[in-house]
Amino acid sequence: DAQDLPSVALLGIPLEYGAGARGTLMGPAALRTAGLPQALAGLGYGVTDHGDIAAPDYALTADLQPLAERCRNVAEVAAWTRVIHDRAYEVLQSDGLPIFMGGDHSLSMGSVSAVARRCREQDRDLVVLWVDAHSDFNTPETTPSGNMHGMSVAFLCGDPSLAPLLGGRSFPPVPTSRVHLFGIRSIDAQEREAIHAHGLGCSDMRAIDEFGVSVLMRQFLEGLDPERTHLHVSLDVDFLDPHIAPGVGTTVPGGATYREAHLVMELLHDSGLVGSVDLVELNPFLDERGKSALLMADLASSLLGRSILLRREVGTRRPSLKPNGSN
Ligand code: 6HN
Ligand code: MN
Ligand code: MN
Ligand code: MN
Repeated sequence: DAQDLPSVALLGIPLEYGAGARGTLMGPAALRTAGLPQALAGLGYGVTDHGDIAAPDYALTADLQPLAERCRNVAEVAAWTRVIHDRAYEVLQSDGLPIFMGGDHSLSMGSVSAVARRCREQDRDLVVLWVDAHSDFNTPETTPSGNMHGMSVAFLCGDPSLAPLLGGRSFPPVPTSRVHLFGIRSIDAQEREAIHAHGLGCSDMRAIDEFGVSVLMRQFLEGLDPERTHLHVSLDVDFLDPHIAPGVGTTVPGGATYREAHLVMELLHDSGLVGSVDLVELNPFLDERGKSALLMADLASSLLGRSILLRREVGTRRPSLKPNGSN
């Protein structure tokens, strides 16, 4: 029922300093050109586009100095993280379901930290679903590249070496037991050890090949408390196979198919638990005739109710997510 739908708040975050390749700063514009605001309005949501965050001034201050050697563009990323956190927190207080349109994946340090802060105030349990080819669990010590988009999950789980990025703002770190990585197929050696040591949930591509996205997604969702959970979905373009989504700087072969990706979004929608979303790493400079932008916009539509491009539902009965079939 359209009248029961929450409003959606779009926030553009034209950030590229966390990535190895330039161009993700054009991501928010491409998502708009692909029709994301109109698609969501077409589903019946009230949509407010809060525009793009303006590039902040930055400086390599003393608190960031220890990070400078191992983290590329740390002054820029820190300045962005702070302004993203502040804007995201404002939007979370005033508007409905936020969609953070990136921008490289380092933006999640700002967006998800604000969501965590808001969840604490509202006494909700934040659960983060990281849909990505990569686990983004490097730290300044372990990073092989220095690219800060590979460190976002470690930051959000409270890695102390990355804490100076927020410049004194505080948020409750996300417990590693409440982070689930999905679609993973490229992990650095030390990152793998850290993921095991910290006990993050992980549905990697090996598991997806064996069991399928549906079984794994249902298992994940069944573990969540429907009364308390705020589910944040952080969707990295490189989750998708490079054939269907070439517009990203960190393509990894063997990604999700068109149908798998839509099914993941549909199952998430059916859960009713999604409270906020990142759409990240879209690089229009590397895209082919907008196909990755169109797919990301359409996956966001699936996540919020129905694909615009793909008319999947023809009235088939779907099995219930709940064991007693009550939904
Ligand atoms: N992303 N693990 C690699 C690194 O440089 O740390 C790749 C990170 C990719 C980050 O795709 O958001
Ligand atoms: Mn990522
Ligand atoms: Mn990635
Ligand atoms: Mn393929």
